[in-house]
Amino acid sequence: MSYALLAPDTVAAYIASVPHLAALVDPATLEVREIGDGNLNLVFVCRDRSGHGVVLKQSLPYVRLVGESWPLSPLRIVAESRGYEAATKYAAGLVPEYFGLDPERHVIAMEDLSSWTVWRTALNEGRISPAAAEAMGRYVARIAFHTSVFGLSAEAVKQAAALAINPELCRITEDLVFTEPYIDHAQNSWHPAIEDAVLSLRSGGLTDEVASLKHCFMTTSEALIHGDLHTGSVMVPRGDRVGAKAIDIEFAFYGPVAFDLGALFGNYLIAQARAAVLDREQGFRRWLDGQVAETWTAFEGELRSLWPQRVDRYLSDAFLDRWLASVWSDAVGFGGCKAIRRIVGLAKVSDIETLPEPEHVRAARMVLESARRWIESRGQIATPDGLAELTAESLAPIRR
Ligand code: SR1
Ligand code: MG
Repeated sequence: MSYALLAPDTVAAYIASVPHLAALVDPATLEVREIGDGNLNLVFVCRDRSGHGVVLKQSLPYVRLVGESWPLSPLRIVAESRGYEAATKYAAGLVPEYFGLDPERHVIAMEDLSSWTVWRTALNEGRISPAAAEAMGRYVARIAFHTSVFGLSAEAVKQAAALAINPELCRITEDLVFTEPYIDHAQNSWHPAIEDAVLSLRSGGLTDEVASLKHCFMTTSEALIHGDLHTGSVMVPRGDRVGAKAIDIEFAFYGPVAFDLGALFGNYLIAQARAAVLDREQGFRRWLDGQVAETWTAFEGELRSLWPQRVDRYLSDAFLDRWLASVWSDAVGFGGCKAIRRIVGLAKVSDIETLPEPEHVRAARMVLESARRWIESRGQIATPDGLAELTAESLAPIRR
């Protein structure tokens, strides 16, 4: 599978050769910057002299974070294009405008959001992003409804699920999120001062709980999910605008809806730990403490408002209540796993990695403690308020 990788000095010629892209920006006056700071891909921001822009994303044939020693099929860009197509149809405005896939060069094109910020960056800086958590709750709900048996026929769902298989990327999640943090593995690493907290994750029955969550991830095939919806996969506006847009959908497949919510929850927790050890101002901390509730309330509200449109009328209102309750508890468990992997496993996060050493250690301990309790208590904590209380307890010893 050989194909030419793009570089800043070849992008203009590439755009000139693709008519629908050349209609968006003027290739003759293009300025191109490679801004990929993720773990997998090349990302080019392209702006012409009159201010028009487009972003190109090209999948590399290997894991960028590790290098060519870890080959990875560039066909993941097809999964990403499927995610953008679904979101464009069912969650318009909650992803960047999507301009299509080049399956030969493994490139997708989308709206230039360079006046926006990666949400993780904004959180790291202590900036409030109004209605971002709400937007992501609605995003998850709308895609969940419209790609599952709630919004489609049973036959259509099976066909869509078959088309959306993404085993190589699912394997990364199975290994990095659910397995490696709980065993001795060369890809793990942590600060020596938290060794006791890391090793304690591997005793006392937590690994059995994680195994249940891993099994849920591997066998639940209910809707097209984003698959990697952490705060680095969300863009937030600057200035007076509000809301958020999801990006980086290459992990998309038919999986458990709770996994996307859990990814958000777990990364809110990491941001809370950072804010606590940096002693950020109260307004920001209080807002951060409410992000799980904001996402969940938006998710539940959107699902309930779409419910009267469900295709299968035998799915009752009582069933919806039960389904939401099980999505909630799974999301809390997944959130714990997603937080732990960022402290112990491969692919760390800047929230923690950019902290000075004493704060790094305190925040990492807080995340591990809270995440463990999330996983263990997920069946007993029925509401976002209950979860917020549990989180506050884990945070309290390091709050001044
Ligand atoms: C080997 S890829 C590491 C991580 O990057 C992506 O953002 C996913 O979270 C994946 O687990
Ligand atoms: Mg990503």
